[in-house]
Amino acid sequence: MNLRNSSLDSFTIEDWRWQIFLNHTIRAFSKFDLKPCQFDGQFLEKEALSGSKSRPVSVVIRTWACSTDKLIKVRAACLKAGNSTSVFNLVAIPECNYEIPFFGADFVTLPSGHLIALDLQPMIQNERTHRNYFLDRLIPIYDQWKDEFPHGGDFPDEVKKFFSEGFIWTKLPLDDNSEKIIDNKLMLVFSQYLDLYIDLVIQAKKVGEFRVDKLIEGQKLYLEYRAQKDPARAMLTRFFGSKWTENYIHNVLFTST
Ligand code: DBV
Repeated sequence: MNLRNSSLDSFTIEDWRWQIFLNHTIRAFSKFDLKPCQFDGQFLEKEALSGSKSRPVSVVIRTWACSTDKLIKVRAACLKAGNSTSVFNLVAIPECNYEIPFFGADFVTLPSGHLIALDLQPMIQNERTHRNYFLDRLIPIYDQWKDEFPHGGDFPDEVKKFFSEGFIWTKLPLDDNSEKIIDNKLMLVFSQYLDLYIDLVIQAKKVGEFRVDKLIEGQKLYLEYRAQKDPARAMLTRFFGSKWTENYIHNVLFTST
């Protein structure tokens, strides 16, 4: 039985690490006229039992999502598995007739620690003109925070084009100090990136036809990359099976419809 009828309905997941980030996200986007996304109920929320027969672990995933005039889709995948795993994965996908980047956040708590990724990601890869639409405002925020979030390790060269120069990527151990960093510093930088993003959306003006084609092409490359390389695929498949997972990745998370 689904308790949520609309992708716009907010929700709480008990003891889920990233609840305040979801709440903040919903509040921030509420300044727009939001429309729900039409997903099948099984993608609005899904529960499963994992672990062994003697020690079952309950798993829940819920998706909050909306669209606006200038954003095809903003969706947050929110997962909790037992007491050790919490995920908040947020992506905003712009309409291709505006020069707006993607918003991307991947906040992941695992038994081995927290993984934090936060970025405004270019719609057109390898192009200075497009990056300059947002970098001059993103970099001053990034510079303020970069020393607080030591770099979490390098990426293969062929994927670097999908990130901006303001990419925050860090790993934190599971301890009290990390909890403080997440509640204070990460919350602050997240809200600064989100405020900037929302302002970029508000300011964005329609682009010409020639530009739309470039934006469509770049968006397609990005979404294909994210769907193909989704680091959550193995985990989601383990919890929910391969059919549900592939449908969720290709038709809900990383699609421009
Ligand atoms: N990542 C997603 C979605 C998730 C999700 C939709 C629904 O894109 C969760 C859930 N990310 C997730 C999980 C892991 C990671 C890891 C569960 C742990 C996988 C594991 O260890 O088993 C950032 N996320 C990662 C990693 C990176 C990112 C680099 C480590 C990958 C690895 O070690 O192989 N995700 C990546 C990224 C963005 C992003 C750069 C952009 C902001 O969203």
